[in-house]
Amino acid sequence: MIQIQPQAKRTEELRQLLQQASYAYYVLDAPTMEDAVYDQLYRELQQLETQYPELVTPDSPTQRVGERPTTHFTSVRHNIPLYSLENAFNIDELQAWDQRWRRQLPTTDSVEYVSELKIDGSALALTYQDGVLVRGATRGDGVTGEEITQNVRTIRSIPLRLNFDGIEPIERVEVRGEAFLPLEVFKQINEERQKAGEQLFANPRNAAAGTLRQLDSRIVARRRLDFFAYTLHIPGMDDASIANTQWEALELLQKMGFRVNPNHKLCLSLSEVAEYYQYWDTERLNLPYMTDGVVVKLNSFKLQEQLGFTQKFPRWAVALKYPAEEAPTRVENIAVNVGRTGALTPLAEMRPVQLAGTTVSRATLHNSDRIAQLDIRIGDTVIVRKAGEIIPEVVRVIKELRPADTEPFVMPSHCPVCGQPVVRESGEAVTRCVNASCAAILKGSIEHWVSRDALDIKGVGEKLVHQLVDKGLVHSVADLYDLTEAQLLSLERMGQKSAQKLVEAIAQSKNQPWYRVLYGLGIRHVGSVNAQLITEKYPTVEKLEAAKQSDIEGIYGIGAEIAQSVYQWFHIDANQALIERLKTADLQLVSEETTNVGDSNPKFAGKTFVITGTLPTLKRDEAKTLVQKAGGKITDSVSKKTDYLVVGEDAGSKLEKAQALGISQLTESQLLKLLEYE
Ligand code: 0OX
Repeated sequence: MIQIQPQAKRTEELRQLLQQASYAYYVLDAPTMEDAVYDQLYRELQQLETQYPELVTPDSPTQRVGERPTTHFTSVRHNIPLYSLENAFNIDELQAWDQRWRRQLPTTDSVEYVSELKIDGSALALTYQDGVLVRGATRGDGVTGEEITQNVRTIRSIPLRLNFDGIEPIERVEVRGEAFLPLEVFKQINEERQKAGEQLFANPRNAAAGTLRQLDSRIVARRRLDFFAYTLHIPGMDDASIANTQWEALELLQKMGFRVNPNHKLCLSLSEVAEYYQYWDTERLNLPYMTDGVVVKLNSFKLQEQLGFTQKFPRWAVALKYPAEEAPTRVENIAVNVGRTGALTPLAEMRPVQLAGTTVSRATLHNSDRIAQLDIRIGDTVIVRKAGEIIPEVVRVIKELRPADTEPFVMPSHCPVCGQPVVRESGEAVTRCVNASCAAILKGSIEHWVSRDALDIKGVGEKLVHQLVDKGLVHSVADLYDLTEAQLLSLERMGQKSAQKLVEAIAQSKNQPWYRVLYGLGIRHVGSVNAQLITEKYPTVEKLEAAKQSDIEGIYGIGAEIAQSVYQWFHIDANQALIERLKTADLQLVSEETTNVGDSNPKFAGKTFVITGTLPTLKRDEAKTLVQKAGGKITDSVSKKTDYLVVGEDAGSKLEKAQALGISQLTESQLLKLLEYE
């Protein structure tokens, strides 16, 4: 107890240092601390908090890593509803909005407007009690949302504690803004989903909303969501008591530590607003996030109050939207692709058109249901749409322009690649080729196996994979490991040096960790993140093979569908045979490194661990392997040199000794958390 005082002071000091550094990095985009220093301080804080759990506060930077999943979110009622915005699609409609509110307040002549970029994300309401983030909620239907505080905590640009320096502290405040996924992250997520055979997010908004509703906040933490704040309210009080205008509110939000979109402008007339809207029409395509318009707000809170709200919208604001770019073009062909999961995907091949700054000539038609819904035929004139970075889509067919001799499109009854009959299971939208030796499936599987996040075999690209399969040199990913230089040399345009390099690169991939191998197998729904979660629980392939479906489902973040897919995969004879061949080829089917991505875990390097008692899920040996693979040492007895005691049930004298020596204790779940990289 006597020791706690200085520790409490140090934890607070560390929290502040880390918070300032994080603010400089994520909000100001101007780092002030080197990564290594940040990591060092973070580790010190983490150790103190492990040793003195009573010192953990909800605003500690350590609380951003995400927690074990919940089974559901609870509904919360918003104190003040989150209104949506009325839309205007052009300057005429903007003027109509302006005239409407002016009719209600006829005496007003010159007013100020604030034009803000409209971020295409997902609205959040954040509640701060005494400056500390206590609740994060989705918009929901505007009246009732979902409580997603744990997920919100993982967003680095959302302060866990407000900065009240030079401001009158506010006891309870609600801040609203838009959570969004930077386009680069959106692309990355979709690439990963594609590789895992999962349905793609149509746009960054859906991806952000989907991420926020993830039940496993550790996955949210990896997704790098960001947040722009745009309003603040003090429930039960007049907002003018903290700021008189929207402009001041934005300044205040910034002072309190939020990221406010720098692209907002005080406009003194509607023509200035129109100019702003026109400027961003093209300029927004250079931003690293999606915007779909400009939000125009009356600056004065007094005016806002006088105007109030309709049933749905504030009368004092309007969303001046950019139309998604659309253009007509002609469908020249409907091709059918076969992916590595065997799914047949119809693809419209169209006469190229310019849309949102790029040339569009192909658009996926997803599946037969979508084709039937559109009634799209070869020869049709269609409207294609593409907004910003969104995947182009066919919006509708202009039936009036349909040539006389067209036929409805029918999905082929046989695989266009191998000629075997295809299957469409009842209740499924997807038609699949189920021939395990179909060349398209094989080629896709090998391309996936060699891809960056899987075995990362440099030099083996799409073209080479096609050559290898077409020449009959490779019939499964395991065959890659039997390839000889002589065989490679028999391929077109292959030189001695390249062949040698390829054989080396393939051999090198045998050192890739188990989770990459598991991901590389291309099991449906097993993306890179899921593969890591699964191999954390099952550090060897034998353990995974022996697992029951319910055990796999018991892994945090792994749902029934994923568990079923994994279980079924390992119970197919051909897959068992593949695993055997991979074992013979000497691939890593045992966790070699840590449970996570990358190299040895710096939190473990050189640290000494003692395990005592029975752990809830891990066997002693498993825990030992995990610690050792992460670079930690395991010893049998507690001494001054012990850094951590991992404590299970029925721990005995080792625990007492560790307590006497003031050694940090870890539960199994804390150990697993420590094993994760953020
Ligand atoms: C945005 C955005 C959305 C305040 C009252 C009604 C709408 N997506 O960027 N909403 C608002 O304002 C609220 N501002 C924005 N910038």
